[in-house]
Amino acid sequence: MQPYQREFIELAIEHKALCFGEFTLKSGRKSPYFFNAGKFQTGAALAALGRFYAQAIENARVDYDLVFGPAYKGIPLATTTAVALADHHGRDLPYCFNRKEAKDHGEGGTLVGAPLQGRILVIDDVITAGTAIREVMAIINAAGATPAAVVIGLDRQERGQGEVSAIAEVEKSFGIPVISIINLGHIIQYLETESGDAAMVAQIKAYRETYGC
Ligand code: OMP
Repeated sequence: MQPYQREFIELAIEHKALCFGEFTLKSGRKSPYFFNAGKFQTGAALAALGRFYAQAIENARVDYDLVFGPAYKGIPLATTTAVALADHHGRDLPYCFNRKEAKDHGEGGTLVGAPLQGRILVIDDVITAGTAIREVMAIINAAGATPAAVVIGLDRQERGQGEVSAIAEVEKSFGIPVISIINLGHIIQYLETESGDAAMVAQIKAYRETYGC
């Protein structure tokens, strides 16, 4: 685990963005942990988050023309990542996000920011079964742009619609890499060394046995 990945886990736990308990996921799965990117609620936390996303992107060496944040949670994530890419990596690139409801007055439409064109780097929170990210790909295709990569905070390493991982399905369907700051393995590794809560680690491992890949 790299230092920035450990710092990301520590920040997520500190802000209760990474929680342990019993949670029902969008897919209906009952999970002993949940990642809620909406819990990074201060300027400093968002700035750190942007640096972690930017670091993961730099490490992956992908080529892209625009940073895209899907509504709603992807919007602040893409914004802070675009700032961190410019401030820390010398990459001043356009960014854009969508609304969930089309605006029928003023400038209208569902897209805000730079024109959605070229190779698109999508910034999102989590992929579990891959439903949400497929909707994003439809937006990119409808605009005539090309997906370049998807970057998420946490790869839950779960099965998608078939037997392989949701991430592998997305990578195969759209021919793009999915980059993550951390995955479930990093969380388990962190908890095993730092938390001393063997029961919680056992629950998470049991969940991974059931839904992991
Ligand atoms: P999929 O559409 O199944 O890939 O689930 C992704 C979405 O689930 C995310 O965009 C979140 O809305 C939500 N989610 C989390 O935010 N954190 C989690 O730890 C798990 C989920 C989830 O419901 O699977």
